[in-house]
Amino acid sequence: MKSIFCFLFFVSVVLQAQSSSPKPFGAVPSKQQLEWHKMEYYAFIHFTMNTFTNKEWGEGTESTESFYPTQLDCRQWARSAKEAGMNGIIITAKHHDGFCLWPSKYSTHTVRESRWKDGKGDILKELSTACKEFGLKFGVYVSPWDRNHPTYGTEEYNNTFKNTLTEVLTNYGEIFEVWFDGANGEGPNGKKQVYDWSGIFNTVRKLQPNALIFGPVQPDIRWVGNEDGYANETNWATMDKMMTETSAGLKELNTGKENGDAWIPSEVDVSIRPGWFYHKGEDGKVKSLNKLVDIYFSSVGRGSNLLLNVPPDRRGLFHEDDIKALKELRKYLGACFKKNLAAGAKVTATNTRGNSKEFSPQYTVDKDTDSFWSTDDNIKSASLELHLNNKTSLNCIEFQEYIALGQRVKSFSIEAFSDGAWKIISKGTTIGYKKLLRFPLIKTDKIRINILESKACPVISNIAVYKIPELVDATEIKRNKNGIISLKTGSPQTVIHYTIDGTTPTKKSSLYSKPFEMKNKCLIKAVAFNGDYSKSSGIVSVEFGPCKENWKIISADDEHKELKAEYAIDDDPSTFWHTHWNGDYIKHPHEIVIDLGEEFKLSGFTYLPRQDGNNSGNITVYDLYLSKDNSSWKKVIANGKFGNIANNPILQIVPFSQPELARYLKLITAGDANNNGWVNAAEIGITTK
Ligand code: FUL
Repeated sequence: MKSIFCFLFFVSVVLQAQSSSPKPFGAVPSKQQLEWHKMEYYAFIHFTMNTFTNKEWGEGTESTESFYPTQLDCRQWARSAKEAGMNGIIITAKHHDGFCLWPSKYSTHTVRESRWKDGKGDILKELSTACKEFGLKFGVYVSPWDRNHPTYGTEEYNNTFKNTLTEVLTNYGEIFEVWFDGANGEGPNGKKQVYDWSGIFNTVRKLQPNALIFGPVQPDIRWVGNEDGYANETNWATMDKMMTETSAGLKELNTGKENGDAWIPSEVDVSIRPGWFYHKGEDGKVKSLNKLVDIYFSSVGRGSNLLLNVPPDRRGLFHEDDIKALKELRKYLGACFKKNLAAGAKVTATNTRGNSKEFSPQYTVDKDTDSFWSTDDNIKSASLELHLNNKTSLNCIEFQEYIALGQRVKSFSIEAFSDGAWKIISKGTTIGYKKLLRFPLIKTDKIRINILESKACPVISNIAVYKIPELVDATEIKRNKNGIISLKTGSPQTVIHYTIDGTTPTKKSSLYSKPFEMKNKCLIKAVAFNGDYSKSSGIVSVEFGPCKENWKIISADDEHKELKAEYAIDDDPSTFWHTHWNGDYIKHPHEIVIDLGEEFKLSGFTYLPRQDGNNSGNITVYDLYLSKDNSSWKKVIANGKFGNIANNPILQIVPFSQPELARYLKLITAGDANNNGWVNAAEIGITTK
């Protein structure tokens, strides 16, 4: 009798234990981080002196007279962000050039010293008010690196910076995120700053206890390791608490650290245009819908938040093309997630925690993301089966882990029952806050989700299934060294129409059938349609300078035998010239001399660094010379600089102050992205009027 009683007591203890909620596993998010995850998508605004001087990195010496937006309207920014489905705005209150968008008491390089509103304006005030009006959260980017402030590089600057921050964090209401940029170069006196990070963090914590800090040292939110818009498919929200961007490295920033001891999720920052600041020359280069959708699925769809930059132009307005792109994206995403085909599905599981209703698999398809399905503690792989109401076509699945209890899942697969058999339709690694998966359309009424490996019992709060509209592939426009243009898309079913006169291509424009010749400077615009013309891709446009058919390399020092200088003038961005980087390699200056084959009236030159994802050898400092005869040379640009070329290796277009007649071009380098001494070039080109 006694032993039966003991046994029953034991069983009831076990059952009780198993039907209590799973214990948190590993690092878990703070309350503020949980709220932040829910924001998913918000705007970055890069606006400062650079907008007016056509730079990416200002030097801090620009005249405040240059800053003069003629129609600045923060309500237009906020309205556009709201209509785009965004949940907040982070603005560059101060970029590396030190120019303050508010009249800071601690600087003489601010809107107060500009002509805008006779020096009486305050952009932070206008924008924070507009954000309130449109129901958006407000955040600030405040660059620690300051190329203007006279105290930069001395201990005193740490106080200056904290004072500056105090102004920004006290006068503009609630701030959700404070963005400290990792870029740290020299200031006006040639010195780099040693930052008092703990003092800086204390200032933020004291003044805005709910704000999260993005930054290079022990942050609340980490950089994702690139400025291209992509989190890794494997994305842990955990990192080591003591991390810095340098100690972690780009790969770990991108994937997170599986067993990291702190919750430090990634944020994907990317610009809607090639540069972070507005440049008129990039008006035709707003990212296509296809690209923006890819970015969304690779950021929000991989458990990161998406911070999409929209740079106001010189009027002080979001450009019409950017607004159009934002609206198209919003419309597309709206159509994607309008109807959850798993709503009302019946869900079964191979194991349910304590067999309790409290953790029923049914909770994965209710609307509440705070209820979840989980398994017994010792069960680390399990399957869920969704029985849909009808046989239906679908091509996208969304999952969420209940991250308040930590991130657990390491790998999963998805099967659909179709034509009498189970077929694997997708697989992946981590889930985290959210995972979105796209796959080819399949008709089914049964889906099985297999959690293959989990670090602790899985805790899944949400599963949704969608049929998302298919997108027509955008066109890739290429020209080879002989001036032959070719257009293609990833799918043979599409048809491409194009223009060469700058007009918008429609289905009435020339139909592309085979490569064609365009040796001179030209602008090609293309649009692709699906077979029955019911859908079209976004418009893609590419501008080419004169073709490089007759160009020759006269000389290039320390040329690598495989990565030849010839690759810098082959009009193929995927190949590149590189000087030696091992053995007795030579350091700067490196010199490359190019014969353009004939004399041109040049309005500028272009440099494209290597495009293979590695930034080693990207040129940062150079002199440029021109010549008519390859013997007497004119220095056209002295000590030229390419800003932000390590993290954002886009085409650099450098205009000359006046047109120059020349046949020979000589580039002499003096610096590279990582101070290694070697250099690369995917392409060197020219611009003509
Ligand atoms: C980088 C900066 O150097 C760029 O100019 C830009 O602000 C980007 C968001 O971060 O580190």
